[in-house]
Amino acid sequence: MKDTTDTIVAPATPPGIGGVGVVRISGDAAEAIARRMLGSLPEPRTATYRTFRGAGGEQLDAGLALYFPAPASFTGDSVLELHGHGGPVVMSLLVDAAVALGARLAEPGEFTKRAFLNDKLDLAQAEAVADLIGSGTAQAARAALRSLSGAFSRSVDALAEQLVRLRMHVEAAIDFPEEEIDFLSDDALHERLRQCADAFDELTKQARIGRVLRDGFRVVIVGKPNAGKSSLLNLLSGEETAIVTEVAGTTRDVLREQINIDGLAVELVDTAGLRDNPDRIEAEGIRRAREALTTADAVLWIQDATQPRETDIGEPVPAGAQITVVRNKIDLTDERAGVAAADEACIKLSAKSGAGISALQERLRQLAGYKNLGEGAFTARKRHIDALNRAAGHFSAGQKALAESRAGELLAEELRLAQEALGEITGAVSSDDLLGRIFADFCIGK
Ligand SMILES: Nc1nc2c(ncn2[C@@H]2O[C@H](COP(=O)(O)OP(=O)(O)O)[C@@H](O)[C@H]2O)c(=O)[nH]1
Ligand SMILES: [Mg+2]
Repeated sequence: MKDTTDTIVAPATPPGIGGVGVVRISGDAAEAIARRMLGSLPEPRTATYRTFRGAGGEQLDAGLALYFPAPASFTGDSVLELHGHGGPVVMSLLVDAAVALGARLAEPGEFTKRAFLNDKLDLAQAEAVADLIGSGTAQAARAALRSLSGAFSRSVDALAEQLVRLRMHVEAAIDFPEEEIDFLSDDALHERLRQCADAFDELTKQARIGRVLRDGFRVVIVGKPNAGKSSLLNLLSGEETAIVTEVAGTTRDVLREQINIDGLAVELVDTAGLRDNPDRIEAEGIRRAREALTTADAVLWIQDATQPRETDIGEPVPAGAQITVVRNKIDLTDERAGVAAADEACIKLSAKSGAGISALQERLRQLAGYKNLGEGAFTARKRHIDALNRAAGHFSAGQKALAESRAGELLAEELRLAQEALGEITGAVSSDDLLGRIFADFCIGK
């Protein structure tokens, strides 16, 4: 399907001034536009020095021209690149000339969208183009490049393929009702189900790490007023970002600080203490604290170690965000700093003296999956994780249907739905609405 017959144009380099600026033209008219603007068609894929001319033959600029005949181009269309002098006026003269010769201005992300529509990239790869360009750390860039080269998509496709084989097995069983029971209880089927379940777990784990690489890891600090939340933020970030006083209710807003743990971007979020009967400003702070909590990847629940241990955080915490209890102010209690005996999710420290802080840093590293951040890491987005979770949900529902009622038909249907959810990741299943949302986030020229 090539539904990209019209021709689009946009600068591919960022607006502003640079030594070189590139205008990219993609579509069926690229060839004719090249002949008019350059006098003749350059040799395909060969940098050729040419004068760039406007629709009336007037000279606009001179530079390198590159022509990629369809389908061997980034977008899959015929593409012309004009490498001119990098100034906004020159760029707009070149764009205007292309428009006068039949192109139209490209929408945000439209070049990459064409690459997707023309089967040059799948959807996860197209998203990786934006993630690579937007990456905030060298690790994130490497991971995005791996997604772009298809590492994530291949894992998703392999899992989808496993589901297909499983479905074929189950559907064959349904087609032979007299043998259905045997089919559905045979060891091969159970072995395949187990393998699929493992593959779901593994991919979900990797995708979570991939999401953290792309978006950073958000750690939200909550607890009662005066527990030492702001002191801890300051200690971890090495900055006096938050005001610390002995007055309960000092922090009334949400404070954010970026720290970098071994190349992983961690965002620390300090919040107003959660308590009853606050004044109006503090109440707004508490509302914001609750809101911040809904976006947490991990929660640090700070408690004053001179007070009895609290057992109920009293707030909804997102699924998958682990809670670490931090017993602070051990300089006042003479407890030993570090991981509490028999409870790795409880760390004793003093935000005042710094004792025990390395145990907390190690815990954060662990929670963020840093240990698993091997060479194979790829980037992923929340959209991918949502689809993966939905697919895993259908898969478990199917397993349950089989275990509880030997319902082969239900299992087959859930497997189909799981496969469909996986297909949304790579775009094997997609809607205009989904594509619109994804590519609207890109810049013009990408
Ligand atoms: N002795 C001691 N005092 C602390 C410690 N951490 C914080 N404090 C004190 O506890 C009070 C409240 O601290 P703050 O960080 O503002 O708590 P928040 O309300 O939870 O943000 C301040 O007077 C801090 O100096 C600690 O580890 N030891
Ligand atoms: Mg505070």
